[in-house]
Amino acid sequence: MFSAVKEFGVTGRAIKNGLVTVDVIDLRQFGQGNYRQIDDRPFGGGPGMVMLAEPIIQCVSQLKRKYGDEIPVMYLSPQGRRLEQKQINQFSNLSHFILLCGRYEGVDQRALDIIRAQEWSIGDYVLSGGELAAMVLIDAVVRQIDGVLGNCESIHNDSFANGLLDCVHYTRPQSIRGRSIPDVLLSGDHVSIEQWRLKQSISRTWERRPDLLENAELDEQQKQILEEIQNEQRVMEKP
Ligand code: 4GY
Repeated sequence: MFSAVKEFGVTGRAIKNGLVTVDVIDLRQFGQGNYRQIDDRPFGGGPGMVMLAEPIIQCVSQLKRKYGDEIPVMYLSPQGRRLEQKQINQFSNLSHFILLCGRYEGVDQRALDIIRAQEWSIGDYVLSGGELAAMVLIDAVVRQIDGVLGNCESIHNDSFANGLLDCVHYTRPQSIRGRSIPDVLLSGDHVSIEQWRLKQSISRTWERRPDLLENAELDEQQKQILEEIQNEQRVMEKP
């Protein structure tokens, strides 16, 4: 599964350039008995299987011997704390971390306690396994590492970093089925274009995600633009 991040796109290139490593470990290596078992039936009954504690504890112990006792372990599950860009940026400053991917009904709680796993969620929906969530985290973290994004890519990435949604984008042709693009984008006036984009960005955030604006640290220019937008809206609402 992990070839998606290891071989393709921004993350694939970062790995090829030696800026980051992603090692995938098959827990089966630490499985029990001839069948290399890593799951068993749940105490208390019910459907599905639960991942055994011992293979996970042994695997994490091996990694702690290699990378040090302090290496963070993150378990991806819907019960975890919601991941946000802020956390992603913090993770990108760590030298190493372990992502534990669950399957079936999840992991024996004692394993999570013993390995002192942090529990993180990528959103309020249920996946069949932790791997896709882990890849979401990896992708988001890797693109924050210095040198991973090229100059062109990184400018664009500013959007969420400032707590605002991205502005609209247009490319050629200039007209599609009678729909043109805002004149300012053709003006060649880069200061006006930047102002227009910022206003776009703020008004979209105000319309679609007002919750983001409550936490965003806006500078004076941004605050002024937000007031402008709110006033314009009040005028529109007048009967
Ligand atoms: N949502 N955020 C998520 C998830 C799958 C059974 C425990 C999520 O992070 N992970 O849905 N994970 C389950 C599958 C074991 C993880």
